[in-house]
Amino acid sequence: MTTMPAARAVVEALRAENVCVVFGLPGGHVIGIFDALYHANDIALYRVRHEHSAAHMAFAYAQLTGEPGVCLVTAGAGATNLVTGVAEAFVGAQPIIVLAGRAATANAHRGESQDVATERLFAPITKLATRVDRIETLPDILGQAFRIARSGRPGPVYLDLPADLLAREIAFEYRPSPRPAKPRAEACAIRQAAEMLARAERPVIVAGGGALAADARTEMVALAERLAAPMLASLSGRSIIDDDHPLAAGGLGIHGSPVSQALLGDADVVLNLGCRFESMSTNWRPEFSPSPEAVHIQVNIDPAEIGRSFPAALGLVADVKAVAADLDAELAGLGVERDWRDLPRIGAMREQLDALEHEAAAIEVRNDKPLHSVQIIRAAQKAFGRKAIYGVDIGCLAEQLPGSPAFLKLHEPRTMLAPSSFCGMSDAAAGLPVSRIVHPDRPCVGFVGDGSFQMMLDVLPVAAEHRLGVTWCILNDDALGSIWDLQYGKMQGRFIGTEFAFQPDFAMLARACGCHGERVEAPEEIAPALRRAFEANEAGRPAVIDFAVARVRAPQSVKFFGLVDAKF
Ligand SMILES: Cc1ncc(C[n+]2csc(CCOP(=O)(O)OP(=O)(O)O)c2C)c(N)n1
Ligand SMILES: [Mg+2]
Repeated sequence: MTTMPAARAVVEALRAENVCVVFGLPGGHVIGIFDALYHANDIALYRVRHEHSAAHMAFAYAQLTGEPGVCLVTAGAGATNLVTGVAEAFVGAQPIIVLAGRAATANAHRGESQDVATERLFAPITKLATRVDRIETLPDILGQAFRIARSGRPGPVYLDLPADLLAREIAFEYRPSPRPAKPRAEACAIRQAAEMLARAERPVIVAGGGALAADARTEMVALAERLAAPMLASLSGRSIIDDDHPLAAGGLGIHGSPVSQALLGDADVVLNLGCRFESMSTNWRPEFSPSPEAVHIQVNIDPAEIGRSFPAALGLVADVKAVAADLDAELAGLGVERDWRDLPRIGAMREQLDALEHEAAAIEVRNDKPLHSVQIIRAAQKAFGRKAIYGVDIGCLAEQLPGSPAFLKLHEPRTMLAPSSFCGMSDAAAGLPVSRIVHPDRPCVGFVGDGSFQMMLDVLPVAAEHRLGVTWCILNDDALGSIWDLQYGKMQGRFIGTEFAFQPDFAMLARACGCHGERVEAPEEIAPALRRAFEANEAGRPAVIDFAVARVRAPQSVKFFGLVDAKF
């Protein structure tokens, strides 16, 4: 068995887990780990300018790959700067491994610099948070960290690594955990669910982040076609469905449309594949939720989710992909094979969805100033194409509009960076450059509000330094528009803290950070500016386009929050 300094063992473990990318920023406490990285040519370090971006980037890495994103930071403030992104990953069930320095155990409780009980700070937002006090157990704990982050409902794991212990020699033997077999549902439960579905007259399938995590597209689509069931998806599950599929029927809640909302409310059987039906999806309001009379079949890898938001007639604690495959086979055995192409219900749904598409297309050709955000979203899809990775950040313009398939079409799984229901501003936008690390040959464009963009300015030089050619489209309404909306709709227009009387020159700021930068105010400039950004990206230069947009709102979100109707 080899012996080595514990700091090097950390890097050897990363290598054994096939980690090839680390996001972080050094400090004295972790200098030994960085030194070990210096010698590891197969692991790329993306050094951020503010640790909070390291967590957002690790989150993006996990969203795009399904594999843990790794953060490496120093003790104290290095670690505490990660809190928001780690919380996002915890709520969004994304695997992240945080390796943080910690004050020397020899000086514990003696007022050493950068020392607070970080393992306790991270406990409620991780699956495991611990200080590694017995350094000989380090290889074992690292193995557990990866296993726990990946298994069941994925999520973040946090390890505090005390500086004095990292310098010690330890015996290193590391066996990466085998991937556990995915749990299937019992045959009798599959039978029961299949019988419920076979009796359904108006079935609907709802996919959540759990369907994406299980990589369940093929099985889910086969099942939907057999049942002639429209497929809906929450924001976290969005890219599991090809929005061009005739059974793709839209999103939920603020990411939905009147069509998807009606389908959900009208369904007699709702097959829920890994969706939590949380606040942005349903707000637990009747008009955005399954009907209380509907039979709710809920499939989730996490037993705590079953019946949490809505009572489940049948709960299956199992892998979504396995259940979808088993249900399809069982239904075939029952002789269920519906001709969805000729079904009047599906025909009517398609007509309504086409009407929405025409409405969006009509907005695209408007000639107004300020611009309409939908114009930009649609033009960006034309400029960046079907292969692109799309990012949507928080807000009524950058998230609620492109979060809905009525306005942004996705075609392949894991092609969207989106916030979880933790809804942290700037999370998705800060993670955007990671797209070019994971997919160097795919374009990437994201939509971000002016408020959220100002929370991630530190990412611009990181993207420029590493030549990560992505484009941020700022949908700039000079406001924290979502909250401005609430003040407009609920506080009789008493606006406080939501309007920006001064804004930085974002285009100039972008250029100062090594990116291409432009301000666009006229409709005829949208497409040329996007083309220039695309070209800059292809040449390895990130781009920022600051679009001056109107404070117009997605109709679904006006209704969702019960606001005064805004005019389009
Ligand atoms: C870190 C954080 N702070 C505050 C909020 C509350 N919040 C939600 S949306 C929003 C406004 C976002 O403004 P902007 O990015 O400009 O997008 P817009 O709503 O104007 O489209 C705020 C303050 C949040 N979700 N996250
Ligand atoms: Mg705004």
